[in-house]
Amino acid sequence: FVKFAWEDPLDLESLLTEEEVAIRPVRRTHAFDETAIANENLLPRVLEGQRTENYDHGILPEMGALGLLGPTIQGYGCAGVSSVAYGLIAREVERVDSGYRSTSSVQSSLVMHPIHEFGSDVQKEKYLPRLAKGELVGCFGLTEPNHGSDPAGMETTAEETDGGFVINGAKTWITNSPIADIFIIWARAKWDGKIHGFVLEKGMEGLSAPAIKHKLALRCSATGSIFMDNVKVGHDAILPHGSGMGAPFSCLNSARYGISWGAIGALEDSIARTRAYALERHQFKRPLASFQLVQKKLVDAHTEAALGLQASLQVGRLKDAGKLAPEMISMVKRNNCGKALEHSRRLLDILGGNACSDEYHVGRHAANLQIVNTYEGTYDIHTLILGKAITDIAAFAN
Ligand code: TGC
Ligand code: FAD
Repeated sequence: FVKFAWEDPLDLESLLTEEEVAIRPVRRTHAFDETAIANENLLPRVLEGQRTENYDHGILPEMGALGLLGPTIQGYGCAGVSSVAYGLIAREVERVDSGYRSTSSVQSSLVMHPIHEFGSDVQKEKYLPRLAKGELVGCFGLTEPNHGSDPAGMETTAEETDGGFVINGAKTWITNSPIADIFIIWARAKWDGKIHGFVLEKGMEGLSAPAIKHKLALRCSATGSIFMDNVKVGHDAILPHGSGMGAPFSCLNSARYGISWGAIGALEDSIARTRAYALERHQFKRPLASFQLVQKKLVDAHTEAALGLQASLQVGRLKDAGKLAPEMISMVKRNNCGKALEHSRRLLDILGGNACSDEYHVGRHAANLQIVNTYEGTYDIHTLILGKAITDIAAFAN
């Protein structure tokens, strides 16, 4: 037998390629590894970001310099690594904060991916290298005030005119919108009734993106609305190689997959922190870690984290092998986010009154995970997607 290593209980490390270990911004998975790039660069900023709700403009360029943006894309200055490597990046970043992962995964999966997948060569050359460096920030506008879980009902329209298109509508709860240079906007075309994607640029007449402030979660990432009042764009603004709901959903596949890793990163950090606290803190003349009820909370969380990572690893391998069904992603997004939320809340008990302090970090993770469990398809929507796959009956449809 080998000795059980609580930091990597099912030896995930042994299942990674050399390249995956190399790109991961930490040498070995350990929440308190001081050499971890995420811990060195992001952790010192997190309390300031949490308290002030100010987005730190240095973060995306720093991630870009490390090759962490659009990492699965080949060319355009991107790293061209595996989906598992992408998941590992999300996990390490979200160990620090779900908001930092949000900012970067929107850039990679919801902005660079659709340009790479559905854009023209000109659009790819124009935007991808600068997005990869973090010089440009992007956002993805699908959700609307009246359409969240049912984006196909969207009211945003695109009308063709002589010189291009006119876009009208509103999007809400959009990560990065207040700081974005480019906006991937999904709109229903008046000419064919289908959903099409458009690339809008900051400063266009009729386009505004006010911030949504005083959030209870994801305070380290910028969130806002997008208002489009007769925004005129040229013919070159449409993403020419994708239409229908399948186009935005393909972006969601990539982002949801990354989130399945990221949510477990936040749970792992919660485990490491509460474990350390339980060993240090004494009550009844014994460390908290010696009480069976405390151990059970740690063991339950630790087991779900380990199993969740194995499942995401398998989905990542199948994705890269071209053997992916989108429902596999729903399974790991739903389960990992749900487990991370449930167990981060239970772990908070171990901190006692200190759960109330942001300096203990776990409360911030739990608050963030409530929303991570909601965006990119709520827990219940993924239940229905899987229910449809199992029974062949769509419970969400009319
Ligand atoms: P349905 O009729 O089933 O499908 C419509 C068309 O889309 C295709 N499709 C997919 N294609 C690729 N991948 C997938 N996962 C797909 N799911 C569906 C499907 O084949 C069909 O194509 P076609 O050619 O036959 O037309 O879909 P529906 O309109 O009834 O939708 C139902 C449902 C529940 C699946 C869907 O609406 C849904 O997933 N709702 C959740 C919405 C959501 O996830 N929004 C996310 C917004 S972005 C965000 O939250 C970013 S947060 C980022 C951060 O900060 O990290
Ligand atoms: P609703 O759709 O109104 O759902 C409310 C409740 O009803 C949920 O519990 C849901 O599960 C349930 N429900 C809905 N339909 C059914 C049904 N058929 N059966 C059973 N239950 C149902 N969107 C973007 O496009 N881009 C972004 O970058 C983005 N970033 C976000 C960042 C943050 C911080 C937040 C909070 C949200 C973000 N979103 C973004 C929006 C997010 O995707 C939506 O909030 C999410 O899809 C849920 O939509 P909704 O809020 O309209 O809730």
